[in-house]
Amino acid sequence: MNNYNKLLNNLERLKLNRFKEEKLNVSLKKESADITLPGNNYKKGIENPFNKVKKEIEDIFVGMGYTVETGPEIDSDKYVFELLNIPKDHPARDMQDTLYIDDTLLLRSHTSSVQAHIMEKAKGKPIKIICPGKTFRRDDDDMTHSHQFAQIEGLVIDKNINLGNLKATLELFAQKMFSKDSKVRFRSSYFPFTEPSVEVDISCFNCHGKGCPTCKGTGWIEILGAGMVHPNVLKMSGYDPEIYSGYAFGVGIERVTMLRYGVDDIRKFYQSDIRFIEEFNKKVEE
Ligand code: 2U9
Repeated sequence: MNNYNKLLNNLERLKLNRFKEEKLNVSLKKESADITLPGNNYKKGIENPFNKVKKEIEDIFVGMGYTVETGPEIDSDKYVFELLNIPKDHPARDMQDTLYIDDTLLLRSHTSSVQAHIMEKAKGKPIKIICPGKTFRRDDDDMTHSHQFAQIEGLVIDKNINLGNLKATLELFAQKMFSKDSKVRFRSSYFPFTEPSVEVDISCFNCHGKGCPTCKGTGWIEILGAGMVHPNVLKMSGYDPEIYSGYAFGVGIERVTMLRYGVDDIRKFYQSDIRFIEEFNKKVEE
């Protein structure tokens, strides 16, 4: 190649390089990011208060040596009613005997059916369980009633279990859940699966007994149902009531959440209205 051609060649390369450089500058300008700009502001969510309270209740009982058990939401008449001392024509069925899938399968009206399954499987051995889960009943929904709600029920079966054990357990639960100085009181009641049966009130954590709107001026708040497991229930699942005894209790998770967070309407848990959850976001930000 003579000198003239070499010069031409170099000129071509220089032009090409300049062209490449310009192209790079254009794309760098287009793709550049201003790192001093403020970032996108994503809203941080919080856990739904219902789930928070459910976990808190579970933790309290796990801390007392209970295990957490779950079972089917659709179950047979045998586990929802029969094994719980609620035979076919029992009046207690009127309140719950409703959401049937076919002649024997129904949406469970309480989580007691899970306990009936566990008793059957335990084959006469001691039991210490809590059963959280959804329950379904025909109901006219209002501020305090919902056709779907969630329960946590507990069951302890062993030798020498008595009503005093039940009271001490529920008092410790109330103290951990509501207030260090919580007291519980039992009022006599009726459930087909327990005898004796009691309604359980806790002393008002808001006014400590003086009387306020939270406790409707009484100093007490009704919160749980409980009792000693009925001898028929023990017998039907293979426990000798002369040797074994047990206590059981049930609490509505929404009810506890409503009390803890001052929610006035149970339907808010089921209406999927984002403004309800955002109220709790606000409380965290405040
Ligand atoms: C077995 C034996 C006994 C569970 C119990 C209650 C009392 C009770 C209600 C409170 C509020 C349900 O959510 S609520 O409406 N529960 O009053 N539940 S004793 O008794 C059992 C369960 C299983 C085998």
